[in-house]
Amino acid sequence: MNLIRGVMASMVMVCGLIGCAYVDYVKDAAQRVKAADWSKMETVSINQTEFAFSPNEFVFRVGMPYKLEIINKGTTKHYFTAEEFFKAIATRKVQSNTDGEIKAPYFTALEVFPGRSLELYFIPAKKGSYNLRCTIEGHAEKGMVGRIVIE
Ligand SMILES: [Cu+2]
Repeated sequence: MNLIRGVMASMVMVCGLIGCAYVDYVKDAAQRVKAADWSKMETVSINQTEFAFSPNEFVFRVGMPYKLEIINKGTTKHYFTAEEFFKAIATRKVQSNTDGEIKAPYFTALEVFPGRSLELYFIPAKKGSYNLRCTIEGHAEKGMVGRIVIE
């Protein structure tokens, strides 16, 4: 009994520390992905360099299928980190043209190697304005930030 209480207390504590972030993700993502008309998919590109995203502002529409190409044109690796944005979309997959694809209900960040790219297939689900940044030390401070709006 004490063991069970201990485990439950630890879970509550961990939940408090990490904020139980997983509860906020789009719960019917799989249904939204299935229901979308992917022949109407819009392709949008974002370039990463030292030290910027370009463009650094995006507007996506709820319910529309998108492919976001994240292209690292720089000489060092960069991140596409946007926790709140990832919680606001239904993710279909992330694809690499050379290495395969990953299907997962959600992501928090994508790392792109220099000279390479990743493609995020998704459907915006929740309206809002979301922060984008590169979480490699010093990059955001040097200007590697952006904004993603879902309307
Ligand atoms: Cu960076």
